[in-house]
Amino acid sequence: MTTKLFGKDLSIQITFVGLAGAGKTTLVKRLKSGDQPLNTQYFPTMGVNIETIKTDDFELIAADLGGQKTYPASLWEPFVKKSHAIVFVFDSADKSKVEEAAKWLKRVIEWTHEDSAFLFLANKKDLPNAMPLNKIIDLLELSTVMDQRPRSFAVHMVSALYGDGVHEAWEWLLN
Ligand code: G3D
Ligand code: MG
Repeated sequence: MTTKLFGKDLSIQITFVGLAGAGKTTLVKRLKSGDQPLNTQYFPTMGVNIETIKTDDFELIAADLGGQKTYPASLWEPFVKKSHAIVFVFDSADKSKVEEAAKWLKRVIEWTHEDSAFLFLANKKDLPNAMPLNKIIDLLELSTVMDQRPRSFAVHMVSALYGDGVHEAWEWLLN
């Protein structure tokens, strides 16, 4: 899938963000199609964990937010701004990180271009201590965003590890 800009084919850039451990790497690995040759790069630049995976159609970027106290939030802004779609991955089973995730989510939503798709994934739904989706929506105040961006914002509960819900979420994003 490509978009044309001045007659040039550009691949679709999708950026996965979320706190470390939320499940971004697991998800990106699950999404890349089986036999397609992949050009995977890992560049822990200046201590920042960013992975990129290029396929013929997509450039997938996964970046860990938070954790690096010395780096300003604005470091991530350019990644988010130029993406065609943003996927925010949240660990549904980690209650201790709800506040930090909520703080980053607000920032990322602010940075996201209004024409870009925004997918919130409540990951790890397979875990017995995963919070129910309605509780997550409440805690992260997602209803407000859903009201503001009814067409370009979606919330899905998934298991990146086992694949539950991933296909449906991905289909939404590609449409
Ligand atoms: P990150 O890239 O966002 O930092 P990872 O997160 O993809 O590296 O995942 C962090 C840990 O969470 C990994 O466990 C991974 O297997 C696990 N994980 C990711 N998605 C799911 C899920 O849907 N369900 C469950 N149960 N676990 C998940 P390890 O043990 O390798 O650190
Ligand atoms: Mg990772």
